[in-house]
Amino acid sequence: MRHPASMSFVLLLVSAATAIAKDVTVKVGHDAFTPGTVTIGTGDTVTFSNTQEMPGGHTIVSDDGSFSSPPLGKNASWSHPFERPGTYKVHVKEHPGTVGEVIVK
Ligand SMILES: [Cu+2]
Repeated sequence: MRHPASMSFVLLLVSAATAIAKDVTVKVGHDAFTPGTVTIGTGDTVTFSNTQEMPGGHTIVSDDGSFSSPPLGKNASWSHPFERPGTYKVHVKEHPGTVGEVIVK
């Protein structure tokens, strides 16, 4: 390793950023969000990743209409940061019975 000091500095920055904001992945399919409930901290991000083929894609929407993803094709993902504490119910627009929940502490 030619530059051990600068490497350590980069690693320090990476771990500091990790401590500030997490990014949690939720898989989205026709029938389920996996996991169905995630608990995160204020300022953390949830990345919704569509794992299943769906004509027109899968669209993640909040039940209260405050946010919506674009339609996601298979293996596409969309990230949303949660800046305020609360419980956010989401569903798949194309499958209103497919529901999930994000709890922001
Ligand atoms: Cu579907």
